[in-house]
Parts: sequence; structure tokens; C-alpha cells
Amino acid sequence: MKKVLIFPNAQLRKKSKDIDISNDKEVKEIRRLIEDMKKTMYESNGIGLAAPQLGITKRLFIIDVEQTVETDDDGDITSRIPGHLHVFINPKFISKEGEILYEEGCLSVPGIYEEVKRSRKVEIEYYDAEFEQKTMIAEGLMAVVVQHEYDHLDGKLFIDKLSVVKRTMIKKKIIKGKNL
Ligand code: QAP
Ligand code: CO
Repeated sequence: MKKVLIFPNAQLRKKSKDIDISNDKEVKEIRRLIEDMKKTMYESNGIGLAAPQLGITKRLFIIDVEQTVETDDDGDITSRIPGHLHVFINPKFISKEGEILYEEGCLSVPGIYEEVKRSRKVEIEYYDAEFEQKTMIAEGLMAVVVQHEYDHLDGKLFIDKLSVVKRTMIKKKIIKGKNL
């Protein structure tokens, strides 16, 4: 498992670069990176992970919103069964519509969950794990996570959408390590 960078790490603020899918060497590296990202996401109990969260500023993220989670009486996760993994390489939004409020979290902002406003439905074009071009229409949670992960590629975090007061509070809390 790779180390996930934690806010306010400056690496999380960089703009990621497109992946050259015609470059065999880069494609080979991306295949290995996807395996590392899968392992890291599942082991950290995440539903989405973007390459820049591992310090790799490339336009790639993965999502699995269909995992089955088993918890014990204390609510701690005892097992996690992968659902359907989606890999998004060089994603581009084609359209966005509507509004949805959803309580988001982020592996780079541990222990913090806040309600954020996003588009309810998005259409996105991307290359999948086999480097084939795909288009997806996502709604609800999938649409929310796609937008959240896409923002990481532009160096944006969900807490940027909160008030300055809330963000300052979160920063203090994370630096103190109270949430870890
Ligand atoms: C993005 O984030 C997301 O604080 C993915 O202690 C999540 O998987 C978008 C996680 C929810 C919208 C709604 C966070 C795990 C996982 C934590 C994640 C934590 C352990 C975050
Ligand atoms: Co995130």
C-alpha cells in the first residue's frame, strides 16, 4: 500500500498532466500505478482515489462505489468486498446538470465529512483500464465521486467549497492530528 498525502501537503495543489496513451513506456507505468492505487484505495476503505493523492501528478483516478462493507458492533469495518472498479484516464466532462448536496469525505482529509454542492448528473469521456475510449453518464453518488476525484487532478479539494472559517478549523484539527 502506498502512502496517501494528507492536506495541507502542497503536492495536492498541483495541476496534473495528461497521460500519453500512445507511449508504451508510460502505458506500462500507468498499469502498475493502477494496481498500486486499487490496493491503496481498498486497504484505506476508500470509494475513490486520484493519482495526485499518491504524489503522482497524472490525470488518472479510480472509483468503486459498489463495495460491500461488513462492520462489527463498534461500527469498525471487519471486511470489504470489492464491487465494480472504474478507471478514468484523461477524463473530460461533456455535460453537467442539476444540483445535489452530499456529505463528502476524502482520504487526504481524514476524519472530516462535510456537505458539498455538486452537479447531480454528469457525462464524462475518458480512457478505461484497457486504454479504450469510453463515455459514462453518472448520477447521484457516482456523479459526486467523479466530480470530487476530477477536482484532485486540478489541485482542488472538497474543503475548498466550504467557508474560510470551516476550512481554517479543519486545517487546525488535521495539523493537531486529532482526527488520525
Ligand atoms: C471521495 O473519498 C468521496 O476520512 C472518496 O477516515 C467520498 O473514499 C466523495 C475515507 C464520499 C463523496 C463522498 C475518508 C476513509 C474515504 C476518511 C473516500 C477516513 C477513511 C474517503
Ligand atoms: Co479526495
